Amino acid sequence: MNSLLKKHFSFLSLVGFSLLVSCAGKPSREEVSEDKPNILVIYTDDVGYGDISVYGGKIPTPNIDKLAADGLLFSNAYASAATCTPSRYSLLTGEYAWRAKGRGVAAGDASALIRPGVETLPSVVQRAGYRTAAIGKWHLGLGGDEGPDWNGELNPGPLEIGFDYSFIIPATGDRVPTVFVEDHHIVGLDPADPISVNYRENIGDGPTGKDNPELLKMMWSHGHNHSIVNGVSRIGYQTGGEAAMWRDEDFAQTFVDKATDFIKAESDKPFFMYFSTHDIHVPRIAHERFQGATDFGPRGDVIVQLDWTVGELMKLLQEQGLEENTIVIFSSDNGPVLDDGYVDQARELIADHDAAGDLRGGKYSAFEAGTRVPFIVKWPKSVKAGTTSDVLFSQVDLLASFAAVNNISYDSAQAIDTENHWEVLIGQEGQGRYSLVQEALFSNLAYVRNDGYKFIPGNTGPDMVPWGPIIETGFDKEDQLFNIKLDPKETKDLSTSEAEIMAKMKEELEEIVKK
Ligand code: NG6
Ligand code: CA
Repeated sequence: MNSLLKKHFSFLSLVGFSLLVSCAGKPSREEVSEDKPNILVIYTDDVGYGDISVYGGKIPTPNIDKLAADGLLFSNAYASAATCTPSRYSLLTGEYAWRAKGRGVAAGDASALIRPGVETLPSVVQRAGYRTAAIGKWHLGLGGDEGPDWNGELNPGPLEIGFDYSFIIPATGDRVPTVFVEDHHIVGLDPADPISVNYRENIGDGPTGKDNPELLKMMWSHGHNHSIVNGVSRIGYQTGGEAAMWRDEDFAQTFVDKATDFIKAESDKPFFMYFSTHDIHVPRIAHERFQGATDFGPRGDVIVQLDWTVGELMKLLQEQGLEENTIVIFSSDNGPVLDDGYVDQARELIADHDAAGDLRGGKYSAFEAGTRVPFIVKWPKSVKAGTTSDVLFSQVDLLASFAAVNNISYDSAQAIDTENHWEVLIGQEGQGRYSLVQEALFSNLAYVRNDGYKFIPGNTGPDMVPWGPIIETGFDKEDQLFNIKLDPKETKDLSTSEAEIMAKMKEELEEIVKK
């Protein structure tokens, strides 16, 4: 939608009009009413099924637990993938990421993976009259085929795919460039000191984690030994752009501040916010006031910081009188990992905290802990407090669900995997999905059905993640079948004893892949 049309549209929504708009070739009928709920998606990073105390975690997360006490807690909700980029891709587009190549963990200098014109969740709600923002981690690439123009305009990016405003970490905290990007530009970049980024070779004469470990406040364990910024070495090399460098300690506060500004700006119009925390991804550098907050080391500290973030956002909604009619969704992009490349004692200090919540595997894995994640929905106006759901739910379904409730059509030829499960999302009767596909490392798939059967097709991948993290991938040369209702830990392979079921599931998965 062009900005003029957007302004016009916002004005009309303010005065509560109904109107007919056609945008980007996608006609849609708008019913803009004044009581549309706000939508706040808090999308965390690498938070495992067992990391939140209401899911059994040992690190106190009172603010997140309160979301569950005030709302609905899911036990069978899934990210689409066991890594970040594909999960985010499918949440935002309603299409499983594995349908095309090149949607695995994106490099820090990747070009935009979601191009203008592609159907997205933010563009659906934007057409429904919402003002939309992306705040926090992006990791879906920026710029056209030639890649990001760091010193110029970073376009296409979030603004071209349905967000009115964005304030983002372009990729991850552990990848260069270590700068924030607001809308189309790096924040605070001095034109006299342009930034250069290189993922192939060292540039400039700055220190690296490999050659100058004495400069590090957190040592790397695998990878992550290139350019040093703020005492932390990263993946990739960069030089210049000094004035724009972030301080990892300030991520959480900065994102809360940006969310506050956006929400307060026009609090009489409904908002959709994709609030994507850096916590608890590596490097785990909490703000000074949270350092040492737990006995679990930096990983525990950033969980406490994440909980603080949630508390701040809830306070904001309350102060603005928006609590009652805001749908808050709390979830994670993939499962947990302890050592993911820095020496932060995550493994040594884990004690009796089970980040995977008694599931098998973790981040990167085809086993359950890779993609089954915390998922909480709070909406005081309509979701009953203190309820739970064990219905199968996938993040890929947010697009169709929010389209349906807003009575907005969407491009279902493109967003082919999303399904409307609005009733399930708000805890009403509903069967939910028949099945879903999980994407693990190297684009290997697994297939889960609502009767509890799970099929992992045979593949040639390694049985352990082949670099630092000590995590089972769930891969085997032979096909595997589990019943995760009876055997959530995936210990009993039923591929021989229940061969017929597996054969049927194989066919079903093939159908979905062919779709
Ligand atoms: C891996 C990184 C890991 C993390 C991951 C992406 C190494 C050795 N490991 O390649 O630290 O950045 O990519 O995580 O470089 S994700 O949550 O964004 O998918
Ligand atoms: Ca992640």
